[in-house]
Amino acid sequence: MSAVVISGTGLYQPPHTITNAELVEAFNAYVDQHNAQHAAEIESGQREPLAHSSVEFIEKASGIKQRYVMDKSGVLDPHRMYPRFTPRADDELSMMAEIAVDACHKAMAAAGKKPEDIDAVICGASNMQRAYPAVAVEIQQALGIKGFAFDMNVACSTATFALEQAVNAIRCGSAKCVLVVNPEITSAHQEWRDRDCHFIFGDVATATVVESADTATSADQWEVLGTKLATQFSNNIRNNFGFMNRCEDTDPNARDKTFRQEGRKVFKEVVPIAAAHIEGHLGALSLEPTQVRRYWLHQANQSMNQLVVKRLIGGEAGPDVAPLILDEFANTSSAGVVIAFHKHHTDMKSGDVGVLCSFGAGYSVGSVVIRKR
Ligand code: CO8
Repeated sequence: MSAVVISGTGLYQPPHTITNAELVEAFNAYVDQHNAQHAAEIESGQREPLAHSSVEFIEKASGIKQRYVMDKSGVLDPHRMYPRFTPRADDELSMMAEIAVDACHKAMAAAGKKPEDIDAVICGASNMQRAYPAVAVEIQQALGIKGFAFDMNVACSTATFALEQAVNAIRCGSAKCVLVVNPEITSAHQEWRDRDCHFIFGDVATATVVESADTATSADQWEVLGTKLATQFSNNIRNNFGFMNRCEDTDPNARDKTFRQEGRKVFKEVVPIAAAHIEGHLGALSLEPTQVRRYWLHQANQSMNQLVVKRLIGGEAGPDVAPLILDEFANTSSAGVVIAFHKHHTDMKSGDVGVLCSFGAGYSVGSVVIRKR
């Protein structure tokens, strides 16, 4: 059986950035306005006042310094606190497909692929713009690709789960070359009014070309040595938005219809799961964690990544071993591992082994072990 390789990646970066200082200023203005509006209830003890956020907390707790977003003005408007998007007609390219297509063009150029070389598109994200038709099929048409396309969602682990589907499709012969694309418009399902999580997410799109080594012509090829996926149910990261909301006669704007989490619990529970998962996967491939040149980990929290690597290699690891991109991009859900790889791999040498590993809602964890050809 021919080897399967990753032969190119692409990155779409939204036009606007929001720094922590800008974010906190808008959030604190919202809090002041909210507390003034409910002053009587707060005074009588019927309601708790909202508390200010702070740049220092955000940077210390997460490592995030800024995020990219599709719309800035709506998010920073204390009377709104979520993006403002212009609706598009059904015959216009949807926003999610548009940013995906941009990332795909870049990945295809990096891999030296034309639309006719690709026979499958997998679009994975932690939320889809609509129920159907699949966004993947819209992307497929916009790129002029034949074959098949489908959407999938495993929250932050969608990219690694999609990469396994791509690798298996190629190994089984149902495709020769697969485009995996992860357009994440997290700003639309982030709760910008909740101090515990208002700083966490950013928007982005990534794309990855996966193909049989037989057809690969790129100068930058990474053989997939193995993929491993695991899930374990948890309510600690949850969003109840869904197509049955209206039938339940619940408020579509209620707090549970956007992202929420028990961040501390997630941190504590997911670190050991991710470290054990990677160790087990490497062991099955007869590799020791110390033989891995680079870990491109899920980009949710700086300390979380440091702890995962510490458990694996038994000591501190700097950005050369586990690069961080969350300071610039924040948590971009499934796209984070691909951005980390995209930005931090050109210095690696033939034979170097690296691990992409995502972890997040579900819980879900996925690892892809690759070796530079
Ligand atoms: N400013 C100032 N103080 C604050 C703030 C703030 N913004 N927020 C909380 N505090 C206070 C708290 O009130 C608390 O005060 P006290 O001690 O008096 O109670 C104190 O700071 C500490 O709060 P926490 O315990 O919550 O702080 P942590 O140190 O745990 O840090 C983090 C919070 C950063 C959220 C951290 O727990 C974390 O990163 N956890 C891991 C999260 C994670 O990995 N989640 C994965 C989610 S992503 C995913 O799976 C994809 C989902 C789909 C994408 C959705 C897109 C929208």
